[in-house]
Amino acid sequence: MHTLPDLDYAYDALAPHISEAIMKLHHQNHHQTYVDKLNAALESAPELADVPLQELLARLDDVPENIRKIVRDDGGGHYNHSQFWKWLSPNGGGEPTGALADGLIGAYGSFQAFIDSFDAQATGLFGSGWVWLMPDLTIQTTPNQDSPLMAGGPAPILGLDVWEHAYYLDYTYKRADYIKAWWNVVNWREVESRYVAN
Ligand code: MN3
Repeated sequence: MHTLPDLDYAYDALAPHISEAIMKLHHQNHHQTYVDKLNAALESAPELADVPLQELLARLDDVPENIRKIVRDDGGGHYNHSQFWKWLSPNGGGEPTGALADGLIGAYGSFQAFIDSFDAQATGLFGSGWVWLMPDLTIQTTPNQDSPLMAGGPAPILGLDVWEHAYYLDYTYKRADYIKAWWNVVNWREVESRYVAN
Protein backbone atom coordinates (compact mmCIF):
# COMPACT_ATOMS: atom_id res chain seq x y z
CA MET A 1 0.00 0.00 0.00
CA HIS A 2 1.20 3.44 -0.91
CA THR A 3 0.63 6.10 1.73
CA LEU A 4 0.40 9.88 1.89
CA PRO A 5 3.67 11.24 3.34
CA ASP A 6 3.55 13.80 6.14
CA LEU A 7 4.81 17.31 5.45
CA ASP A 8 8.00 18.44 7.18
CA TYR A 9 6.30 21.73 8.13
CA ALA A 10 2.89 23.06 9.13
CA TYR A 11 0.22 23.78 6.54
CA ASP A 12 0.48 27.51 7.23
CA ALA A 13 4.29 27.60 7.26
CA LEU A 14 4.70 28.69 3.64
CA ALA A 15 2.30 31.64 3.85
CA PRO A 16 2.03 34.23 2.44
CA HIS A 17 3.73 32.69 -0.59
CA ILE A 18 1.54 29.57 -0.54
CA SER A 19 -1.47 29.78 1.75
CA GLU A 20 -2.62 27.29 4.37
CA ALA A 21 -5.81 26.74 2.37
CA ILE A 22 -3.91 25.70 -0.73
CA MET A 23 -1.49 23.49 1.17
CA LYS A 24 -4.34 21.65 2.91
CA LEU A 25 -6.32 21.10 -0.27
CA HIS A 26 -3.25 20.17 -2.25
CA HIS A 27 -1.92 17.66 0.30
CA GLN A 28 -5.06 16.30 1.98
CA ASN A 29 -7.29 16.18 -1.10
CA HIS A 30 -5.34 16.20 -4.35
CA HIS A 31 -2.35 14.17 -3.21
CA GLN A 32 -4.47 11.80 -1.08
CA THR A 33 -6.67 11.13 -4.13
CA TYR A 34 -3.65 10.13 -6.21
CA VAL A 35 -2.59 7.71 -3.47
CA ASP A 36 -6.08 6.23 -3.12
CA LYS A 37 -6.59 5.74 -6.85
CA LEU A 38 -3.13 4.19 -7.25
CA ASN A 39 -3.81 1.72 -4.44
CA ALA A 40 -7.23 0.85 -5.85
CA ALA A 41 -5.73 0.16 -9.28
CA LEU A 42 -2.95 -2.00 -7.86
CA GLU A 43 -5.48 -4.26 -6.11
CA SER A 44 -5.86 -6.03 -9.45
CA ALA A 45 -2.08 -6.44 -9.86
CA PRO A 46 -0.76 -7.92 -6.60
CA GLU A 47 2.57 -8.75 -8.29
CA LEU A 48 3.25 -4.99 -8.35
CA ALA A 49 2.32 -4.34 -4.72
CA ASP A 50 5.91 -4.30 -3.48
CA VAL A 51 7.51 -2.54 -6.44
CA PRO A 52 8.87 0.83 -5.29
CA LEU A 53 6.98 3.73 -6.86
CA GLN A 54 9.99 5.14 -8.71
CA GLU A 55 10.60 1.75 -10.31
CA LEU A 56 6.93 1.35 -11.19
CA LEU A 57 6.98 4.63 -13.10
CA ALA A 58 10.20 3.71 -14.90
CA ARG A 59 8.64 0.39 -16.01
CA LEU A 60 5.14 1.39 -17.07
CA ASP A 61 5.33 -1.06 -19.99
CA ASP A 62 5.35 -3.88 -17.42
CA VAL A 63 2.12 -2.62 -15.83
CA PRO A 64 -1.01 -4.40 -17.09
CA GLU A 65 -2.63 -2.34 -19.79
CA ASN A 66 -5.99 -2.06 -18.04
CA ILE A 67 -4.43 -0.10 -15.14
CA ARG A 68 -1.46 1.49 -16.93
CA LYS A 69 -3.06 4.90 -17.39
CA ILE A 70 -4.15 5.06 -13.74
CA VAL A 71 -0.66 4.09 -12.57
CA ARG A 72 0.80 6.68 -14.92
CA ASP A 73 -1.51 9.50 -13.80
CA ASP A 74 -2.07 8.72 -10.13
CA GLY A 75 1.26 7.02 -9.49
CA GLY A 76 2.93 9.94 -11.21
CA GLY A 77 0.88 12.35 -9.12
CA HIS A 78 1.85 10.54 -5.92
CA TYR A 79 5.53 10.52 -6.83
CA ASN A 80 5.70 14.12 -8.07
CA HIS A 81 3.90 15.54 -5.05
CA SER A 82 5.94 13.46 -2.58
CA GLN A 83 9.04 15.18 -4.00
CA PHE A 84 7.37 18.58 -4.33
CA TRP A 85 6.71 18.90 -0.58
CA LYS A 86 10.40 18.26 0.11
CA TRP A 87 11.43 20.96 -2.35
CA LEU A 88 9.54 23.52 -0.24
CA SER A 89 10.58 25.01 3.08
CA PRO A 90 9.56 27.93 5.27
CA ASN A 91 13.31 28.61 5.46
CA GLY A 92 13.69 28.42 1.69
CA GLY A 93 14.31 31.00 -0.98
CA GLY A 94 17.42 32.97 -1.70
CA GLU A 95 20.10 31.33 -3.78
CA PRO A 96 21.84 27.97 -3.69
CA THR A 97 25.45 27.69 -2.64
CA GLY A 98 28.40 25.44 -3.37
CA ALA A 99 28.51 23.03 -6.28
CA LEU A 100 24.92 23.68 -7.36
CA ALA A 101 25.46 27.45 -7.51
CA ASP A 102 28.65 26.92 -9.48
CA GLY A 103 26.90 24.51 -11.82
CA LEU A 104 23.96 26.82 -12.50
CA ILE A 105 26.22 29.80 -13.15
CA GLY A 106 28.34 27.64 -15.44
CA ALA A 107 25.31 26.43 -17.37
CA TYR A 108 23.28 29.66 -17.57
CA GLY A 109 25.80 32.47 -17.05
CA SER A 110 24.19 33.68 -13.83
CA PHE A 111 21.69 32.54 -11.21
CA GLN A 112 19.21 35.12 -12.50
CA ALA A 113 19.57 33.81 -16.04
CA PHE A 114 18.70 30.33 -14.75
CA ILE A 115 15.61 31.74 -12.98
CA ASP A 116 14.58 33.53 -16.17
CA SER A 117 14.91 30.34 -18.22
CA PHE A 118 12.95 28.29 -15.69
CA ASP A 119 10.24 30.99 -15.46
CA ALA A 120 9.91 31.09 -19.23
CA GLN A 121 9.32 27.32 -19.34
CA ALA A 122 6.88 27.50 -16.41
CA THR A 123 4.79 30.36 -17.78
CA GLY A 124 4.90 28.91 -21.30
CA LEU A 125 3.76 25.38 -20.41
CA PHE A 126 0.25 25.02 -21.82
CA GLY A 127 -2.30 23.44 -19.53
CA SER A 128 -1.40 21.28 -16.54
CA GLY A 129 2.05 19.91 -15.95
CA TRP A 130 5.43 20.24 -14.28
CA VAL A 131 8.72 22.02 -14.85
CA TRP A 132 11.86 20.15 -13.81
CA LEU A 133 15.48 20.90 -13.09
CA MET A 134 17.38 17.77 -14.05
CA PRO A 135 20.64 16.46 -12.55
CA ASP A 136 22.52 17.74 -15.62
CA LEU A 137 20.96 21.17 -14.89
CA THR A 138 18.82 21.21 -18.03
CA ILE A 139 15.19 22.28 -17.67
CA GLN A 140 12.43 19.95 -18.86
CA THR A 141 8.64 20.05 -18.80
CA THR A 142 6.10 17.25 -18.72
CA PRO A 143 2.32 17.35 -19.20
CA ASN A 144 -0.21 16.08 -16.66
CA GLN A 145 1.48 14.05 -13.87
CA ASP A 146 4.16 12.61 -16.11
CA SER A 147 7.69 12.33 -14.75
CA PRO A 148 11.01 12.27 -16.62
CA LEU A 149 11.34 8.80 -15.04
CA MET A 150 8.68 7.56 -17.47
CA ALA A 151 10.90 8.43 -20.43
CA GLY A 152 13.83 6.54 -18.92
CA GLY A 153 15.35 9.69 -17.46
CA PRO A 154 16.81 10.27 -14.01
CA ALA A 155 14.85 11.71 -11.10
CA PRO A 156 14.62 15.52 -11.24
CA ILE A 157 16.40 17.48 -8.51
CA LEU A 158 13.72 20.21 -8.41
CA GLY A 159 10.20 20.49 -9.76
CA LEU A 160 7.41 23.04 -9.95
CA ASP A 161 3.75 22.06 -10.07
CA VAL A 162 1.99 24.42 -12.47
CA TRP A 163 -1.44 22.78 -12.26
CA GLU A 164 -4.07 25.41 -11.47
CA HIS A 165 -4.92 23.55 -8.23
CA ALA A 166 -1.45 24.57 -6.99
CA TYR A 167 -2.17 28.30 -7.16
CA TYR A 168 -5.66 29.28 -8.23
CA LEU A 169 -7.01 29.98 -4.72
CA ASP A 170 -4.15 32.40 -4.04
CA TYR A 171 -3.31 33.80 -7.45
CA THR A 172 -6.34 33.01 -9.68
CA TYR A 173 -5.14 32.84 -13.29
CA LYS A 174 -1.87 34.70 -12.59
CA ARG A 175 0.54 31.79 -12.88
CA ALA A 176 3.52 34.13 -13.18
CA ASP A 177 2.73 35.62 -9.74
CA TYR A 178 2.62 32.12 -8.23
CA ILE A 179 5.95 31.21 -9.80
CA LYS A 180 7.55 34.39 -8.49
CA ALA A 181 6.25 33.66 -4.98
CA TRP A 182 7.29 29.99 -5.18
CA TRP A 183 10.97 30.91 -5.48
CA ASN A 184 10.71 32.33 -1.94
CA VAL A 185 10.02 28.89 -0.50
CA VAL A 186 12.32 26.71 -2.63
CA ASN A 187 14.34 24.43 -0.37
CA TRP A 188 17.77 24.88 -1.98
CA ARG A 189 19.44 22.64 0.59
CA GLU A 190 17.31 19.74 -0.59
CA VAL A 191 18.05 20.54 -4.24
CA GLU A 192 21.79 20.77 -3.51
CA SER A 193 21.84 17.44 -1.72
CA ARG A 194 20.12 15.78 -4.70
CA TYR A 195 22.53 17.50 -7.11
CA VAL A 196 25.70 16.34 -5.37
CA ALA A 197 24.28 12.81 -4.94
CA ASN A 198 24.17 12.38 -8.73
MN1 MN3 B 1 -0.45 19.38 -7.62
